[in-house]
Amino acid sequence: MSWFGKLRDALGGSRQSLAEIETLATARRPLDRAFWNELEEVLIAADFGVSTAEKILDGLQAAARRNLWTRSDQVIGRFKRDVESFLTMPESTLRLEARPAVLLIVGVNGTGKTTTIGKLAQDFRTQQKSVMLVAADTFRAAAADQLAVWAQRSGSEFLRGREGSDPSAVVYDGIAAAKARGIDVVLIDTAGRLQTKTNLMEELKKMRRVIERESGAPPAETLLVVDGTTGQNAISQAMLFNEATALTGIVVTKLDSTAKGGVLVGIADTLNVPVKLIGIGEGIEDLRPFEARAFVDALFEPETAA
Ligand SMILES: Nc1nc2c(ncn2[C@@H]2O[C@H](COP(=O)(O)OP(=O)(O)OP(=O)(O)O)[C@@H](O)[C@H]2O)c(=O)[nH]1
Ligand SMILES: [Mg+2]
Repeated sequence: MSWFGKLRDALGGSRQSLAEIETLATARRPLDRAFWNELEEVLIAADFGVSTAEKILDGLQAAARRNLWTRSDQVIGRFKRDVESFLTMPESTLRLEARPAVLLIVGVNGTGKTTTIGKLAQDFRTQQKSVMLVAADTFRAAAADQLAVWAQRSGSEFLRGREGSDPSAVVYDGIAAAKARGIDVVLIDTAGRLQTKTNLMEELKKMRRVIERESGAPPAETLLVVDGTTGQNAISQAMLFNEATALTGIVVTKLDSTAKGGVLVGIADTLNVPVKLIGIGEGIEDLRPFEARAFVDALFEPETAA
């Protein structure tokens, strides 16, 4: 199946939740209060979030007044372009120029951090980069074991700490080893931390300080991994993490098992941090660079056009 076909398939649930949009367009409805209310309901039901939905509607209503539009198909045509521009941000690709480029991966339990690291490692190895995986999740031995499997599979170097040891000390050792061995990319896996536990956020800050001191620069990327199936929760997690630490990008996983793909628009709008990668399945090839145009096309393309 083509690259786009796979994306389109994965977004089937989310596309279904937005199917009403196409109906609103083809009905060529007058732009009365009932129409605007229905459009807003669809957006909120599709997990855009209330404030983002309102912002989009305000923009559309202003455009309708300016252009003297009278029918719903005119508005919906514009709507898709608006969603794309909400999702289009500068710096949406990974920054890997530093050597080593240190990528710190954070997020709450089970969102897909370790899997994302494994897939990225494979991809970097294919590009002939040398990679080191650092298991800074010292709470669970199984977490480091899981990362070790990915290291072996991808041909990456691997470093873990003793169970229960200070995660920042593992980060320190990892960067020292990476510098000594001339590694291109260091991927740091962290414990799934609950954003309400301040001590865990403090620990994250400490790791950042160690990275900055030892590598001479802040992490090349601090990526927050959120689970797309959690909808609005993903947005509130992203806001909390962004307050604790400067995020450079978001990874939204599990878009293949949710109807809440609209949450990407809410995240991009609320945080002003680019979505850099999306997960659309458990396979190696299912972690993709995020592309606003392809995402919007896959999200809205009517079923019959497949
Ligand atoms: N369907 C689907 N499953 C995914 C995706 N990304 C990750 N998963 C699955 O989600 C589960 C959790 O992934 P992990 O990578 O272990 O998550 P984690 O954030 O490292 O979890 P903790 O270390 O426990 O905090 C695994 O079963 C993954 O295979 C995705 O894009 N789609
Ligand atoms: Mg993990």
